[in-house]
Amino acid sequence: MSRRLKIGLTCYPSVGGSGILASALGEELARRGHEIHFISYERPFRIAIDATQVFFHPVVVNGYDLFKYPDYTLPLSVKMAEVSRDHQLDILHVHYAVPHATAAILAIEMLPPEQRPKVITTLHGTDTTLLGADPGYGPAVRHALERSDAVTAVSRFLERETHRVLGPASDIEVIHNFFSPRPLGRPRDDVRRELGLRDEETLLVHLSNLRPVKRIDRLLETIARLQPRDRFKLLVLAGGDFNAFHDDVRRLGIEDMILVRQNVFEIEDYLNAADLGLFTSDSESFCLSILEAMAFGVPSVSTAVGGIPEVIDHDVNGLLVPSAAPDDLARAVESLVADPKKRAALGEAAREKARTAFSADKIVSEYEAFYRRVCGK
Ligand code: GMT
Repeated sequence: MSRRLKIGLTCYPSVGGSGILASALGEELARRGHEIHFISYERPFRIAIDATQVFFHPVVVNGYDLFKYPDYTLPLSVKMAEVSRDHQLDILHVHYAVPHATAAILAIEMLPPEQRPKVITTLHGTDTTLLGADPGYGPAVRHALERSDAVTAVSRFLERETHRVLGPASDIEVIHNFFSPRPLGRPRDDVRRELGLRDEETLLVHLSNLRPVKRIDRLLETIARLQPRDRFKLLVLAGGDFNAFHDDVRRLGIEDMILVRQNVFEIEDYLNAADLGLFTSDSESFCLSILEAMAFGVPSVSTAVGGIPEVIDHDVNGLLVPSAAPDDLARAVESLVADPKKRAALGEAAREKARTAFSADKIVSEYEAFYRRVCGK
């Protein structure tokens, strides 16, 4: 058996694709016998309390009066150095470059050469597309990537975009996201009953943090254009505050069509109750939410942006709408509702792609092989 690795993982512990991915990766690696040390300001929310071989090291941020803005990067780097030394880590794997990669580089420099783990940075999207392009952050992101022992990106789109925005300095390995659903807690019918759905109603689902890039305005405009209106409901599994959108919902007169559940942990039960996903982002490096729906045989209608075409194959396991116009998105949804056989076929193909291309088995093995290559350098 190959040697077990000791891996430090750093991510944002809040609701967000990068944190979800890093948490799942940590759990899967621990299941394969590796020793996992999460280093973050809070325990990542999806980590099971009883997960063995998984340790959590909190970063304490003190609010010194002198600082107008609390600093996280320095205490994070100190904790990374401490955990690397005390547990003889082989790898520090940071998810989302800002500020995690910078903190990791600093941590390494605090350690004597023989105690330095390899630093791997995984780019998730806005760390390149938003912050990488910001003159106030870009040079720091580029520096951290150049100093990392290895860099990965969650899609080919993000690899290209990183080279375009930050230059060709770092080699980037593309390792797509994965999703392994947890067991269902409730049957589909129970969940649909909780949501007050009639049998003939189609349940659309949208999961996101509701940030501007997700274009919730476009999502709601699309819902308002669906016909006949009384045949559809949209369930928003909101990882952000939906209150800001209630005015739009009222203005569009779609109060009866919108169901919101805030910060839900048991997404599996809701995904299993859904018929179609609807995603209207302006940009997306991968869109883990689309994959989460696919794993339940739920195909999505989506804008054709960023890395989404690497996840959805148009007309095979979902529908892509290049124009991104609410009318066109609504017609695409209606076309699948009018053709249940096609919807079911796309759903089955979606489930199959989630199972084969984006399974934990496949992707975690890719990370493991990559770790061993980087450690062997
Ligand atoms: O979606 C977000 O804005 C949050 C962000 C994150 O860091 O969690 O998501 C990014 O990472 C996800 C996991 O790799 C990707 O699935 C999302 O597409 C990506 N978001 C963007 O690129 C806007």
